[in-house]
Amino acid sequence: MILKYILPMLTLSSAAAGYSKGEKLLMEKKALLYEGKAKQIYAAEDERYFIMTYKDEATAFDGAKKGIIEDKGIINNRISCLLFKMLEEAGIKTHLVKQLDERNVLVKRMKMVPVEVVVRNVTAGSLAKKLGIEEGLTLPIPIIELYYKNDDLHDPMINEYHAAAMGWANWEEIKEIQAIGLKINEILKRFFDDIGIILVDFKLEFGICDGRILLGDEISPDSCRLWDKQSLEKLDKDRFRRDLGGEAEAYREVVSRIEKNLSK
Ligand code: AIR
Ligand code: ASP
Repeated sequence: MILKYILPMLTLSSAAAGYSKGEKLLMEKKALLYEGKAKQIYAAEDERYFIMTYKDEATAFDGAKKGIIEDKGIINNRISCLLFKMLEEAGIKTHLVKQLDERNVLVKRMKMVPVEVVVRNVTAGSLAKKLGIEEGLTLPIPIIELYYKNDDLHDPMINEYHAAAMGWANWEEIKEIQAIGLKINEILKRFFDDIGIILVDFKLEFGICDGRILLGDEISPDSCRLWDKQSLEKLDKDRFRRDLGGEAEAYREVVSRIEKNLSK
């Protein structure tokens, strides 16, 4: 592996103790700007940044199903920081500045494009349902889908024409977002394969910062379908959505395989 870094897993107190005054200022949360189902976004001291805080709350079916996955916030922050760092090293521009502590990450302030980009390698979930096909069929080429991020409308599927016509991003930006999505898929598919996991599908969100497209939000078992290569066991949020149990263990298994690989 080319990736020899490992972000220190810090608790709030030890993190604060090890930081300079300037760095401590960076970690200070100001106003709560937005509260989502799994994360909060705070203003940071420095106006160029936001602080994103991961919660343990889990929801599915547009919030109709609610629960807690123990330590999910800590695990997802960790996984997402490691994967974003890896993507940055592979040339993908992201919002990541640095992981601050267990649940907090400093990110670049940007204007989010209200479009979810889903990339699929294997049939599952809404695709299998919509097309009336079984789950688990490997696709000959990846499928890329766009959804308008709007809970009240249940995130309807759209295409690039809708996104551009509605002004959510311009045509070139939408095309670039799709191309970046496919590039991320190639990098992540190979990475997960190395740790014995099939990257079935995943969701990305992008933002625009100083006229540039950056990958935002998170990449975690909340936003990906991850199946163990040998057993095909689900290691992602479908355990929660489908009442399979063992979600915390599954998330821990994913973070432990990622950390083991990246520390090699
Ligand atoms: N996803 C979509 N909206 C929210 C999330 N997390 C992710 C799912 C799955 C992929 O997008 O976690 O990995 C496709 O979801 P679906 O439901 O369309 O099959
Ligand atoms: N988190 C979303 C919701 O609450 C979608 C999902 O992951 O199923 O509905």
